[in-house]
This record gives sequence, structure tokens and C-alpha cells, in this order.
Amino acid sequence: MRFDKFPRLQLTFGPTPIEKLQRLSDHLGGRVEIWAKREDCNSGLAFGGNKVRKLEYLMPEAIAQNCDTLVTIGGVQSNHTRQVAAVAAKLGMKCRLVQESWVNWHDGVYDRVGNILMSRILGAEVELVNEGFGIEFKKSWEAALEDVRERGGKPYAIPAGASDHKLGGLGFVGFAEEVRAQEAELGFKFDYIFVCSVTGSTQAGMIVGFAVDGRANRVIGIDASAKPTETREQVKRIAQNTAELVELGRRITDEDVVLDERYAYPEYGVPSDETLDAMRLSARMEGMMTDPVYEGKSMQGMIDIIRREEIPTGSKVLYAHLGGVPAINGYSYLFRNG
Ligand code: 5PA
Repeated sequence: MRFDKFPRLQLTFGPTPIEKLQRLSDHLGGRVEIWAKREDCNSGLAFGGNKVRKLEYLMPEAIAQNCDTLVTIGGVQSNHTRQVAAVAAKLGMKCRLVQESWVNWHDGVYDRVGNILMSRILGAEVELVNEGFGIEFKKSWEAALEDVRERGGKPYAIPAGASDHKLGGLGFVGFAEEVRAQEAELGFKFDYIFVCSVTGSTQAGMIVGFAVDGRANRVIGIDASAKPTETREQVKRIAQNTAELVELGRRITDEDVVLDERYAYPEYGVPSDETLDAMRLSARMEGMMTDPVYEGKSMQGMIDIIRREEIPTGSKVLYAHLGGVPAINGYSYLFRNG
């Protein structure tokens, strides 16, 4: 693999910490050691999260092309759009955000708090569009790009989740490289890596990065899109393109893409009772917050898979905490009693 050749603009603090979740491990019977890598604490840019690591590889191109406006898309409570807004502010660029109605959630303040609140404070131009969930290229996003051009701006196009972009997988190839360096210090290797998947480039980058030492299929994607066919196809396509880009030296196969579909119910953006239980458990065992859209579902999946003993005794698992907590403000009614 040749990974060092890609320009990276540092927007994170540096390598993210890996910590042991001792009380959660014990609570689940102590058969499996659970650790977390804290991408949720990766940057000072408006609370950070997994998109900052991806954007470190897109921004050198945006700057080289003299773009002046970052244009992207997500749901109303998108974490991705908030991180793009923060990066635009940091780089002195403008930001145009399309926020679609991806989630059937009608909390009274849903479009006023959390991520969208921060994006507005960060100075982004926020456009609400009444369209449903989908990870494909959306008309509204293409229209926003055209609008920026018509107004004389030079847009840089960032697709949903910074995923379906030729450089979108690189950030999480770097994540795997970082984990390997940290494993050398810890003196052991992780047997499984749990990651939430929706637009796909987080898992895709990890698959390529961990393929280097034979662990591609040890990356356990937990689907939160509730459209797993689309997400699986996108993970595989991005992983394959990224593998070629970094000269991995082999093709990505169906066996490399592990996507567990069991936890995305009832639908994208809406937590199940079990998701809420998992959020409370990790908060009360470890003081670690997760959200009802993404990380609560991957936490739920990891806990369930460990409880069902689908992971061999003695394994060490790494939970990739990708951020997302600001969205809890849009779900306050669910937690009115804790
Ligand atoms: C998101 C995505 P991928 O989209 O790379 O698969 O990552 C899934 C994911 N965890 C996991 C958190 C906290 C996330 O925010 N969020 C999207 C957004 O618009 O915020 C891209 C969907």
C-alpha cells in the first residue's frame, strides 16, 4: 500500500485516544475486552466527529482548486453538514448546506437545536428541503452547486457523508494505520472493530486499511441506514476505488464487507427501545455519550453480539466512536425520565 503520497491538511488534534471500557466489559460478563477509539473527541472544530478525518484529505484539493464555497448535504440533524460548516469557517471559506427531511422525527425543536443550530452559528447558509432519506447524489445538492456557480462562487462538491468522492475513503485508511501504531504500543491487536455504517466511506476506508494485515472482514459494520442493500453496495464500491487509489494490491471481495442489518430498525434516524437501552448503558457504565441515530445503534449491535456470544471468549474488540452526540438535543422527549 502507498498511503503517504496523499496530501493531508490537519484538522484533528492528532491520533485519537484508545481507552478500555472496563465496567462495560465486566457488565457484559467479562468474556470479551471492549475498548473504544474516540473519534468523537478528535477535533476542536465544533465537537468534531468522523467527517473531520475524511475532510483532511478533501480540503487540500478544495484549496488547490481555489474553491471558495463548500457545498454538501445531509438530514436536518446531520453531523456531517455541521462538521463541513466548521471546517469552512476554519479555512475562511463559505458553506452552503442542503438539509433534507431524512428522518421521520417531529420533536418541536428538531430543526432548531443541536447540529443545525451550530451550523447556523458557524455561518453556513442552511437550506431546508422537503425530501426523504437516500445516500445517492441528490437533485437538491446539484441545484445548490449550480446556484453557487450562478452567483459567481466556486463550489467544492462534497457528497453526503463525504463518502462517494474519490478521496472519501482515505481518512479511515489512516484510522487503521493509526490503530496499528497504537497496537504496537499496547502490545496486542484487536480481533474485531465495530463501526456504524450509513453512507459507507468510514467502513470502506477501514476495510482497506485493515486489509493490509488480513483483518478486512474483522471490521463489523452495523447498518444504521435501514437500507442495507444500498449501504453495502456503496461500502464495497468505495472500498474497491480506495484500494486502487492506495495501491492495496488486491481487489475487495464480498467477503471483505461485513454489514450487520439487525439493528437499524425501526428506520433511519429513529431509535428502537433497545437503542435507547444501549445509550443509557454506555452512559451509566462509562460516562460515554452516544446518539440515537448512529452510535447508539452500533453500541446496541456490539452489546447484543457480545451477549449472544457471537464473539469468541478472550477477544479484544474496538468500538469506533464516530461522534454524533449533538443530535440528542432533537430527541429530548425520549429522555425526559432519564
Ligand atoms: C455517521 C454519518 P458513514 O456515513 O461514513 O457510513 O458514517 C456513519 C456515521 N456515526 C456514523 C456518526 C456519528 C455519523 O454522523 N453521518 C451522516 C451525516 O449526515 O451526519 C452522513 C450521514
